[in-house]
Order: sequence, then structure tokens, then C-alpha cells
Amino acid sequence: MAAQGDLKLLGLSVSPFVVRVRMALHMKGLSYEYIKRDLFNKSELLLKSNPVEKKVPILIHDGKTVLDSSVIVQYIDEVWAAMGPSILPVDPYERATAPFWAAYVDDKLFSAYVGVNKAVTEVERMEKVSETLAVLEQLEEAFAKHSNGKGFFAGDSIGYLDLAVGCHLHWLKAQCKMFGVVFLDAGKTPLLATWAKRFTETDAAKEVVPDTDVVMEYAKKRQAYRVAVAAAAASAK
Ligand SMILES: N[C@@H](CCC(=O)N[C@@H](CS)C(=O)NCC(=O)O)C(=O)O
Repeated sequence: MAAQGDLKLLGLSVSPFVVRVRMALHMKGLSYEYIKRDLFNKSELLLKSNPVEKKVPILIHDGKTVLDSSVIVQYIDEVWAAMGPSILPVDPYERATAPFWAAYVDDKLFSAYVGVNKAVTEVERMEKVSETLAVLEQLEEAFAKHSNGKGFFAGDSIGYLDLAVGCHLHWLKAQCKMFGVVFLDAGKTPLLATWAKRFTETDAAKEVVPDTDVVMEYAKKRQAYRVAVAAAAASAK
């Protein structure tokens, strides 16, 4: 069994991508030094570790840097394969398709719901809400196909795809409270709505997922920051 080694994680607690990695570390029973990144100021360590994208999460294992949440989860699963449950599916077909869906979620779901927060007009916001709902309908179909009638995408317990989708749930919930839109409607996406409840009740989610109020507060600060940057750019012209 691989030794635990020195593990550091640079993160931002509300980030879905950081939640994804922290849940994986929790599932494997790994302890790590959690270095929180400041809201809007990036530390030397962050800039040095991820000079290309300047994004978190960043995992540093015995001095080696691993970037991108999906890659980090895969790395954790492979290095500590003998610890805790397997996160990536063992079945070759499921192992090949789970990363496809994870990439789809990060590309389409993330940009759609972030757009809900960023929208300047109600029309724009409603477009982004529809886009988010359309992605969730696709995921309802994916869930029906991959869960094989069980409780999670991965079967009886959470796995790679559950982490990939579930790490975004706290943002959907926060936006539901902020804008009064229901993203996980038991009438429209019943499987996903039940799965989401199950996901939030897992030990790993309870340990890591931030409270909705904390997410809402961050979303408001982030939006105010965007508006201030845009105003400063406009007045400099
Ligand atoms: N594809 C990356 C995305 C990571 C990402 O977008 N992280 C955001 C936080 S949610 C970030 O650090 N953004 C840079 C910033 O906020 O300036 C991953 O999966 O790790």
C-alpha cells in the first residue's frame, strides 16, 4: 500500500472542483494540509504551482504538483488504490464513459449555472437557467443508464461520476435560494433529485460541502467584484 506521504491541497472551500477533490481524499481516509486560497489574492505558492491557469485545486504530493480536479481524483484513486473504496469504475466500459460525462458537466453545467449568477438582465438569467435545466435533463438520462437501477451513478455508493456531478450541487442549491429557480425538480428529473438528496447525506459530502449561506455570500462578493472590475475598466477608457 502506498504510504500517505506529505499531502498539501490548495483550495477555496466553495469551489466545486475543490469539493470534488476533498471528498475523494475523505473517501480514501487521507489526511492533508489544507491551504485556503484568499478570495481574490493569489499566493506565491499558488502562482508558482499553477502558473498556466492560476486555478485551484492544486494537490502537492511529496513536492510534486498535480493539477485539475478530475486528474487529481484519478491520481488519488491510483496512488492509494488499496485504501478505501475504488473511485473510478472497475468495469472498462464504465471507466471509459465516466470521464466523458465528467468533462461534459464541467464544460456545460458549470458554465450554465455560473452564467445565472453573472447575468446582468433577467432575460439573460432565464436563458442560463434554461441551459442549466437542459444539461440536468441530459444527466437524468445518463443516471438512468449508468446507475443500473441503483442509488448512485457508480452503483451502491459514490464514485467518480457522483463526485463529478455532486460537487456542483451546493451551487445549484445556493442559486435556488438566491434567484428562486428550482434546478432539481422531482417532476422533471426525479432520479437526479433523489440522487442529490442521497449524495448530500454521504459522510464525505457532510464533511466537505459548505453551507448554502456561505456559498451565497461568496457568490454575491464575486459578482460585486466582477462589476467593480468592469466599471474600473470602463472608466479607464
Ligand atoms: N478544470 C479545473 C477548473 C478549476 C477552477 O475553475 N477553479 C476556480 C475556482 S472554482 C479557480 O481557481 N479560478 C481562478 C480564479 O478564481 O481566479 C479543475 O477541474 O480543477
